[in-house]
Amino acid sequence: MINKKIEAALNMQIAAEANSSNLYLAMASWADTQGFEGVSNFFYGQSDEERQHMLKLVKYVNERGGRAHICALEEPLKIFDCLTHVFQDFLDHEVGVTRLINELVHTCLENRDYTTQNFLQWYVSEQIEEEALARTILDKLKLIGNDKAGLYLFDRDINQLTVTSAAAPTPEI
Ligand code: OFO
Repeated sequence: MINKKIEAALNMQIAAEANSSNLYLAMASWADTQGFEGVSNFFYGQSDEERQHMLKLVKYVNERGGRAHICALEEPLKIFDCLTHVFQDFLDHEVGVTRLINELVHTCLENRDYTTQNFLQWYVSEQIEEEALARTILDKLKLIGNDKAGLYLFDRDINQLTVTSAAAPTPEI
């Protein structure tokens, strides 16, 4: 049975994942209206992923005898103006989520909930990957600057971009 403090902390994370999904949906929709089809697909995908992160938490809380709380979503208030700013927001947002996950792990350890702490390791790894991906994309955009041809190619190729973080397990040979 999950302790009430952990249940409340996980419910806050459920809300955070749902709001991440909503923010990335807003980014996808903005990119759609600007003719950046690749970027738009990238963020629709990120939005779906965040929803999966939320669902994983919902199921975990319920499985452990708690009750997942499904709350209202925040309206993303960001005004998007250019790709570099959107991807800077993406990186800043992921850094913020990493902080939340670390806080959550800390709360689990303080409350000796090693099961939830173990469950959360998946999120710890996921954050490393997402931050690395956001940084890689942002570096590319900074190189491209305002070059229209460069932005065209960036948009065409963004969905091919994958990042294997240094923290990923070494593949077996
Ligand atoms: Fe939910 O994975 Fe990042 O934010």
